[in-house]
Amino acid sequence: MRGSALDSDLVALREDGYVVLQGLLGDAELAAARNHADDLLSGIGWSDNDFDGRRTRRVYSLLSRVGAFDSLLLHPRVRNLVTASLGEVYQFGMLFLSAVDPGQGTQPLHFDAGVYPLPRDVEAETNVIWALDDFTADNGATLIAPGSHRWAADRRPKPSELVPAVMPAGSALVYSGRLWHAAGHNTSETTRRALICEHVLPWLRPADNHILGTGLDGLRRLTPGLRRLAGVALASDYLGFVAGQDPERWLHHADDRTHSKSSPT
Ligand SMILES: O=C(O)CCC(=O)C(=O)O
Repeated sequence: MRGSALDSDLVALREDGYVVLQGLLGDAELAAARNHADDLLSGIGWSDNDFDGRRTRRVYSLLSRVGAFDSLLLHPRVRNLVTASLGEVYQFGMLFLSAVDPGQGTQPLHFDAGVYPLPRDVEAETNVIWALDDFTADNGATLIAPGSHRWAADRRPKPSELVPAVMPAGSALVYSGRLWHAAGHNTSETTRRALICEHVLPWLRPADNHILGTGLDGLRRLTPGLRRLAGVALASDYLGFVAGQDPERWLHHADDRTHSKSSPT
């Protein structure tokens, strides 16, 4: 990718709190992602709470069932932008598929990093909503409050400050974890599917516990890139080791596990 595209993506993300990267997926990639979404959603009922949405179907803890989402989760343009925003080392936060069905009302407004008791000016998360269907003003496109990542802690968006993130299927909305937003009201007759992928600083507890959700064998089966993002990576020399060892080594060399070191090297 040309440096200038990354620069302008990053400027938009920092200035507006979001950027829409249009048409990142080719037809075949999008079709495979949609098929995988349908497989995952098969037999899934509506959520049982107002935040997730009582006319919304969600599948969480996706890492053991990444399937055709692999290339979305590691898409170079998105990864370069998230890296420019958060730094070289980060991990997945929440990772879920969301199918907003007809009749679903607007989700409660929130900003994703609100789960952390951090000052508002810390960019703790940079997140992505992949549109698996066209996002339109009437099918529940994410409502965002541009610039709200810079707002003081006590300011809330007024309805007039919200705009729908309209984008064609195969696009990605990359946004600050400080940006106020919500899934929109789906007044259409079709479902709006999205893959939602949070990225958080490596020293924070991720919202989704990927280690438990994926299991040791599942972690071993992941590609190295996804395993790092699952949190199997040292955040720094002294942060994230297991039995005094690099978790990658611990995971793959069972014989070494009993030989704990007194400090990681
Ligand atoms: O589905 C969407 O458009 C946004 C969902 C969301 O922000 C959330 O559940 O945290």
